Amino acid sequence: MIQARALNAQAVRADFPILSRQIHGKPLVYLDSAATSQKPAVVIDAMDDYYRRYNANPHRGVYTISEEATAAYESARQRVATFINAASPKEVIFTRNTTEAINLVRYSWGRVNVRSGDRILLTEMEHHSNLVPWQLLAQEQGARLEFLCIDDDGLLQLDQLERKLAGVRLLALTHQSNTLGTINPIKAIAAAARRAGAVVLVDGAQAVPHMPVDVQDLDVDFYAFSGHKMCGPTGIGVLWARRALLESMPPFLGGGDMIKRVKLNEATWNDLPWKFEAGTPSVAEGIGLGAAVDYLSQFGMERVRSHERTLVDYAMEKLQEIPGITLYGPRDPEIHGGAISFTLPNIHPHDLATLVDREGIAVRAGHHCTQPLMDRLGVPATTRASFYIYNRVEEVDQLVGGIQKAQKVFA
Ligand code: C6P
Repeated sequence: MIQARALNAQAVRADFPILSRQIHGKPLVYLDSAATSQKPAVVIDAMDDYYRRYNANPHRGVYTISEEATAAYESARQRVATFINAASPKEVIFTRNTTEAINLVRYSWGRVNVRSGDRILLTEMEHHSNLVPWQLLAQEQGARLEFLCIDDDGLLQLDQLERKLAGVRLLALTHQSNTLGTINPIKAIAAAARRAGAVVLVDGAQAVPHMPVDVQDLDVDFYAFSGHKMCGPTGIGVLWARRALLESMPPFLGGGDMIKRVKLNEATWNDLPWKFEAGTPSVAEGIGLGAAVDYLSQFGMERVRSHERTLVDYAMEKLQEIPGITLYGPRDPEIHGGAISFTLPNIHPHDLATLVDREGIAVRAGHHCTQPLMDRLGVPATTRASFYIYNRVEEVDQLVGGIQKAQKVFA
């Protein structure tokens, strides 16, 4: 039973050992959680405990520590399933990350179901991980890619949706843009896609860490996310999919653990979810993700979202006061998740990120793996500040101070 806990960012910080570090003699101000979140001690300890006390290959041994490893790994799967309200843990496939989860769908579902002349609908705000796999599939199968455009506020032009969905085989889109912060209305979009007969894949890399996600309520077909952006370790991600779809799909990778019976020239497949998990899994990482889910669950994802909404609202107000700044993405904090992109005249984002690093502030500069979106915005790069449960409004003020200092250097 997880005890409910208030989300007090100051108190939360004590859970994250890295946040006591000094960078260039200043306290670390970590504003790059969209790239990867920091890890609380409970996650680090859970992984350490596995390696120290019951490191063994799961699903194979009948001896005690292998059974303990299996139980811990499968219990993590159960907790992840509960966290996203999956109907069953059998629908939760562990992958390396979001990118691998999407590629699993590309190979396993895409090669069988997407045919020459079929259309795949994406959006202009997709991360390369939800674009390049579909480019490759389209080239391979002779399918065509189409795109939902965004408006100048960074919102999808949903008035185009019904028209663009006609005859579409797959709609693949992000729940929350890593660059613009835009939160897309997935439930309504998925309903429209279902009416048009399209299968829906959602890239939830920036959503599951930051807001309540209920895959049954969203009524989508595939949902992908990464452990490392939600207080968990790198090397573990999730593909959730409807059970019937997973049952109908051929395996992704072949090897140990994904089989039921192997003969010299043929094999039959293991039950779900193991049919899609070939080879020794990332056991410590799975256990770490389970601990991360427990950690986030004490706050409840409504509180996580509400904390970030407050930070974004405050940050947009303060950043807007900086002369010459351009902010990207929606102004309404209700539909703007915890990532804000901006540019300044005469300072390249990389120079800005380097200068604020001297103040201990970590922000990301670049194209954020969304080059087509950069083309749409007409810039080569932006600076991005992204927030999480451990960030405080004081850090927004420090960022603004750091930017003003950098502007003086370039004046
Ligand atoms: N975005 C960022 O700084 P992986 O690398 O597989 O864990 O996640 C890929 C990915 C997919 N979709 C979205 C919306 C994402 O934001 C990311 C990762 C990081 O924005 C690293 S580029």
